[in-house]
Amino acid sequence: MEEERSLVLVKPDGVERGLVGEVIGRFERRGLKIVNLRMLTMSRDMAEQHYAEHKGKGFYPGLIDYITSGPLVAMEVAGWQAIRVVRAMVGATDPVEAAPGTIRGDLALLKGENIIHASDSPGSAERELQLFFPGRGWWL
Ligand code: D4T
Repeated sequence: MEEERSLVLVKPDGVERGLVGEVIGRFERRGLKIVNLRMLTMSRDMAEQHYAEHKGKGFYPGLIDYITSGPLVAMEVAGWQAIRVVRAMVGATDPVEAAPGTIRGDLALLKGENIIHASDSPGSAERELQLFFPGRGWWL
C-alpha cells in the first residue's frame, strides 16, 4: 500500500444529474490526482466484462441495463493509498447505509442508482483500468 491508482466511474445517473464536477472536485480537494479521464457509453459486452463477478445474481440484468443506459465518465485517480481513500469517500454500496459526508451518503438514495463505482483492490483496479484505458502506461 503506497501510491495507488483506482478506476472511478461516475455512472449514467450521476452524469445525467450533473454531478461529475462535484465528484471530481471532492477527489481533487482531498489531494488525489485525476491522471486519465474519458466519457463513453459502455457496450453490453464491456459491461459484462466489468461486472463479470455479479453474473447470475438477481440484480445482474438490471445492473447491465443501468450501466449501459447512457454516457458515463471514467477516470483514473492516483495518490497515497488511493484505493482505500477513494472507497472510504464513496461510502457503502447501498446509499441508505452510506455515512453522511460520503459521496453516496450525500448524493444518492437507491442501491440500483448509486452514482459511482470505485475499484476495491489493486488487482481489480489494474483489470478495470485496462478495460477503460487500454494500453495505458504508468508514465503519468
Ligand atoms: P460498484 O461495483 O458499482 O462500485 O459497487 P460496489 O463495489 O460498492 O458494490 P458491488 O460490486 O457489490 O455491486 C455492484 C453494483 O451492483 C449494484 N447492486 C449491488 C444492486 O443493484 N443490488 C445489490 O444487491 C448489490 C449487492 C450496485 C452496485
